[in-house]
Amino acid sequence: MKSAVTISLVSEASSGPFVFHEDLSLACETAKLLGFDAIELFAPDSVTVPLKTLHTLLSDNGLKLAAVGTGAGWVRHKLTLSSPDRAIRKRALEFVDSMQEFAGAFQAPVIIGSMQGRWGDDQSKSVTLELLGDSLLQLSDKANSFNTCVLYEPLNRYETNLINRLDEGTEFVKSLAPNIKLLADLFHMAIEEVNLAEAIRTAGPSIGHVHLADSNRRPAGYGHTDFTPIASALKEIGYSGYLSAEAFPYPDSHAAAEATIDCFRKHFRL
Ligand code: LER
Ligand code: MN
Repeated sequence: MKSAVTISLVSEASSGPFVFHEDLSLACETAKLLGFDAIELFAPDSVTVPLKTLHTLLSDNGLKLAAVGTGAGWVRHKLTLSSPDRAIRKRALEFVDSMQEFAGAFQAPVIIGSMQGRWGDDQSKSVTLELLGDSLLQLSDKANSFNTCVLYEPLNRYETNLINRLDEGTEFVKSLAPNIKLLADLFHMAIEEVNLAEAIRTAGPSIGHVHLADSNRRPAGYGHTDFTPIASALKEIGYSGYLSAEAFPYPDSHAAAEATIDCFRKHFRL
């Protein structure tokens, strides 16, 4: 398994669960210093960070790009991939498509979290899931051309009413395409799953990425999640992807990153 740490460059998410905020260069230096394998970027769009700049920062610090979050499409532009409005869905697809071009240059996948939307008003759950599935399928074609996948993230009930647990998520992604994988976020799982390790075992090879946080979304070690059975389950299913710290910068960014890498070395490094 490999370690990663999140960096948000989206001002609307300045109080969000990201270990580093705003200073990409400092975040990369700290990630290298602490021994992370990669960074995960929550970027406002596909142009704010020029490809060349990111390429230099990554190679100077010996880091990979683990994944790129697309939530800015929702927090900044109120776009979702399952909107009843065809024009909004089209813009949402265009937004994620541009993020895929950006991420694809580093062979990294994009994450579909808040861009999935929710059902309600005049649109049923089944129609909403169908529209989301169609959008994900379109994105998966592009991901194939970059030899990567699309990461679909079940979120807790306060963030979506579509899919909250890994078992429902597994059924959904399996019905779509082999390169649409699940993002297992340990914070959302702490709210929604009965047993985190069992949920991981059941999802098995459908898991393509993991967000590492404690029960309260503080960095690993600052809550009550037991990482031992979680690590055993990931080893059992042969998971070799990233554990990416998506947690609040508590007590500060540096200490949060340090706590994460300590937890990673203790439990997850194979
Ligand atoms: C949001 O709660 C989250 O977990 C993000 O990874 C979604 O993009
Ligand atoms: Mn997450």
